[in-house]
This record gives sequence, C-alpha cells and structure tokens, in this order.
Amino acid sequence: MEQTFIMIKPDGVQRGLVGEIIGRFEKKGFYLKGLKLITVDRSFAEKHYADLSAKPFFNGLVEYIISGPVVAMIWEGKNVVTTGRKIIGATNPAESAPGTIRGDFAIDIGRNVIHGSDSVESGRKEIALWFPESPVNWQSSVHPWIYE
Ligand code: IDP
Ligand code: MG
Repeated sequence: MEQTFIMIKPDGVQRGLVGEIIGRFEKKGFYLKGLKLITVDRSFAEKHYADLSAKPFFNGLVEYIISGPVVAMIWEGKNVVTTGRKIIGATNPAESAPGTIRGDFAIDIGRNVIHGSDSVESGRKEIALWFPESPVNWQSSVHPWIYE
C-alpha cells in the first residue's frame, strides 16, 4: 500500500502538537509504519531539502529544521500522499484552510509545523533517507472496518 513520509518540525514538537497531529492521521484510518524522535544535523537537513537548495529561504529552512528534535514518521494507506497533504494544508498557513493542521496551528510559512511528501516518488526517497533501518512489519486488525 502507498506510504508517505511525515515529519513534525521542531516548532510542532516544542509546542506540544505531537499527540494532536498523530491523532489526526490515526483517526483518519492511516497506519503508522515508522516513528522516531530525532535531531538531524545540517548535512542531513540539506539532503532532505536538496530540491530547494537554490531558494532564497533555503538557509533559514535548514536552520529551522536543525533547531530541535523532529518526529519522523511513515504513514500508510490508500492515497496517503495526496490525502496527507490535504490534512496538512497549504504551505503558507495564511492560505491553509481551517481544519487542516497548518490552518489550525500555524501563522508563518517558516514555522508551519509539519512536512509531508509531495508525491509517491519523493515519499519513497524520503522514507529511504530517514528510515534506513528495516521497517517494522505489522498489519492493523481493523483493516476491514476501514476498507471495503
Ligand atoms: P511544503 O512543505 O508544503 O511541501 P515546500 O515548497 O516543499 O512546501 O517548502 C518546504 C518548506 O520550506 C515549507 O514547508 C516551509 O517551511 C519552507 N518555505 C517554503 N516557502 C518558503 C518561503 O517563501 N519562505 C520561508 N520558508 C518557506
Ligand atoms: Mg515540499
């Protein structure tokens, strides 16, 4: 099944939003397939955001991501990449709809609480980068109550 990489950024951890955010993905019906609290160094953050290295905000973005621990997660389910991005909301919280994570909990684009992969392919790459260890293999026993 489809997987995505979701990261609660340092502001989300500091502000005590970890439980709230995990709860939203859990209650939707997605399956948690990887989870760790980790502080990353500069070269790792630069690798994660390599596609944005030419952007003027790149250095600030890297400083932000290395400023404290983050919660790195793998979530699994049908259309989890696209639906996960909808749960997260628009990149700029000024434009994120209420009811989305960024719409409910963020103000500034440079403190937007959470990351989610933008495609199945980048999800695959990001999961390989953040979770080089072999994944925990488990299946939810409520699966038939979520999928027809
Ligand atoms: P996304 O996180 O919604 O996929 P991206 O365009 O991939 O958005 O940008 C990655 C992150 O870089 C954003 O989540 C945000 O934290 C930061 N960012 C994007 N655009 C700006 C900007 O114009 N100023 C400051 N930070 C930005
Ligand atoms: Mg992105």
